[in-house]
Amino acid sequence: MRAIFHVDLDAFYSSIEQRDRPELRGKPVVVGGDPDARGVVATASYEARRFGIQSAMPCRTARRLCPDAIFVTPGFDVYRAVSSQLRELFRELTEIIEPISLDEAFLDVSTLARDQGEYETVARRLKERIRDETDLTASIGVAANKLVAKVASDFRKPDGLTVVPAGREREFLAPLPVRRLFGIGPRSEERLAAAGLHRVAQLAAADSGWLVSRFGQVGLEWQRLARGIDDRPVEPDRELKQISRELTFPRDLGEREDLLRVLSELVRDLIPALRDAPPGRTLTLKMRYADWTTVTRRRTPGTVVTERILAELAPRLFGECWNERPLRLMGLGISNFVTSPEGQPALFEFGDM
Ligand code: TTP
Ligand code: MG
Repeated sequence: MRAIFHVDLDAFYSSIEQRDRPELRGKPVVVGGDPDARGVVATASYEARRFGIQSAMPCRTARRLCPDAIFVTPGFDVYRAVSSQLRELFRELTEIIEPISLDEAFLDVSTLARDQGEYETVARRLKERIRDETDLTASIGVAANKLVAKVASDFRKPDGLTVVPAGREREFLAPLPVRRLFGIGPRSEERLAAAGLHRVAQLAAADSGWLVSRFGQVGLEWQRLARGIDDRPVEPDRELKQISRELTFPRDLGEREDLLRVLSELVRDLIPALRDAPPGRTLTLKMRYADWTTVTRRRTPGTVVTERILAELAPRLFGECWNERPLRLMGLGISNFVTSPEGQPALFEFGDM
């Protein structure tokens, strides 16, 4: 069973502007182009949305809807910096991150929890981490697939958290209009409406033969979405940043012997991947304590990490930084790959695991 988070920050650009310029807080703020020069709205604060202002609308229209709106030009450098901060926070949880835009990403967190109920806690924690580190609010949807996670993150915006338990996908989507299905655009929506299908429930229950005769094979794809079925994987950025293995224990482990045993299993699991990847120079040990505090410790031994170095260095790093409290997870990763044929190390730095 997969577990996917869809994380989406609330009114991203305008929340950052309101954060950084206190005089804008509580006010209708429109981030975008110049209302006198055919600019369009990138986003609007929730105060401005109450007047009907939306993304992609001409700024001139926005000003007509709300003459008191304050127009702000976007500061992309800050938005990008926040986006990388978010990425680091996501990486505290998983390496399987598919960014959709600066403020939106899918995370595959399938290996993270011991039972389904725990994912809600993990998501709540991530929201807190985001608030603490960036002073911004995020909405998170949690589900067994991307489609449902995406709809769920939008369900109680802003500052929302919606968990759709496995098996309840179809029921959750049923009352929504078909355009809310990620994969059904405005044109498809029109075609469905012309056939009398407005709500997801209608599409889910339609006769499949009739759907094919009316729309062709795509009708069946739409119906799968309407039934909450979606196998698309979370696809991380292509660039290989790290090879890693990690393990969440069935129960917390506090004995050194047990932890060293787990560590040697991780080493053993990592070796085949090590053979397939380019040589890496940095070894990272990750430990998550029972209270979810997460510690990473990395070492760059001055030569590439060979199997032998891996086997020696992993327990040494562990000995140096474990504080004897019980752990719930341990992970090992190799990064900082030597990429050029001359054996020059890569020029970029790698973040946390
Ligand atoms: P969204 O996540 O779609 O919007 P949002 O974060 O402003 O609001 P919310 O998620 O709470 O509904 O887009 C993220 C940012 O991308 C947004 O702040 C501005 C930018 N953007 C545009 O520049 N043009 C657009 O048409 C859209 C939709 C977004
Ligand atoms: Mg957003």
